[in-house]
Amino acid sequence: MKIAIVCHPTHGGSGVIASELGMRLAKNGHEIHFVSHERPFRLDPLTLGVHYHRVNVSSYPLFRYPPYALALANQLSRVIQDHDIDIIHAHYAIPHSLAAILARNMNADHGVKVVTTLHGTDITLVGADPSYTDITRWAMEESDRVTGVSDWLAHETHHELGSHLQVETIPNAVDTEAFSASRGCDQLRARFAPEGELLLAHVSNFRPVKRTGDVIRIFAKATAGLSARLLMIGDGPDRAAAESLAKELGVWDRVHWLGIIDDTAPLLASSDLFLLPSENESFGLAALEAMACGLPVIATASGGMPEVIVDGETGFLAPVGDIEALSRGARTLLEAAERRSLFASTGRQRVEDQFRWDPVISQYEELYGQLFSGGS
Ligand code: GMT
Repeated sequence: MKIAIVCHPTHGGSGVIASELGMRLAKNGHEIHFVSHERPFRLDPLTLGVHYHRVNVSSYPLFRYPPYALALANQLSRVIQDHDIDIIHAHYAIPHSLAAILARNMNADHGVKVVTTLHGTDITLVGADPSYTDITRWAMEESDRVTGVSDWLAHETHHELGSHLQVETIPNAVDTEAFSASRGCDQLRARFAPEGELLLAHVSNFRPVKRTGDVIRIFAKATAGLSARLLMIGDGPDRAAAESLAKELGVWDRVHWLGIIDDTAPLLASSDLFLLPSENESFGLAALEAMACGLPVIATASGGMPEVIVDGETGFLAPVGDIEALSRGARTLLEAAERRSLFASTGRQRVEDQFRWDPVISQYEELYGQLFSGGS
């Protein structure tokens, strides 16, 4: 099939999933066209069968807010015409799904279908914002198929937008070769844990939903009196506040602020424990990648995370903001190397059993097929 994929190109789970999906579909013989304002960071441009079309957003003095959605729809329309596209797969509702629907309707004679995959904040933050609720609901109604990355997100979509919407769960997956304990390296440990310290890690975009301050609080509490360091991977609006907090709590000299890193696997695989105390995660791809690298995860029992992390087996889950319980879970694992490695191997096994790409690709291919066999 000829599939156009629309996604956020910047660091974030939805762009990662869209890129991995597209490259794997191309390997299965599909012709894949990525359409975005930048090449997605996880997309290998040399993958055979993958094409990238840049969206140009012209800026005019009259446009206080340059209309990206319209430029995207225009570019999608061109790609439909030039490459005879069968399906537009939009990752993230607004504006991607909407632009896809517009492009489909502009080319009604082509019979293009629109699949929307919801990733979380497109419903919980954007869709829940009254400025976008009605148009998000309409985009879901107008999509030919809608998928969500967890059962929780499907349920939440019904709650926010209406139970009439059909949302099929297709979970996220991880590249189990790229994310594996074998990517760990002595040089990284020597650099970040020179005295053989325990190494904790956190990866996010440091937005309020990630509760970056709680990462620092948990680290400070859980490692009091222990020899441990923390890798803060990523960047975003809450970084400055988290840095101040680290100073206030006296852990500043034990935290490495690494900024945005494309390939996080070597750092994860060189660490001992992963922290993700988010307000909400529809899925928690960062936690899944950490589990694949052999890290137990300390996370909040929020959103779809309980579908990924098994409390007491692959990590510990606790209520949002419960620093005491989250720190207790972390401390338990930091102090017990054997239990930590049991959690690590159980986590890795769970990833291999439940979150490999092959079955997920088959689910998407089946869904695409249904669109052209009267099953939509
Ligand atoms: O978490 C973010 O801020 C990024 C966001 C995105 O759209 O890239 O992540 C969402 O999609 C990921 C991939 O499906 C999920 O693993 C994340 O849990 C989800 N984030 C939230 O729900 C906050």
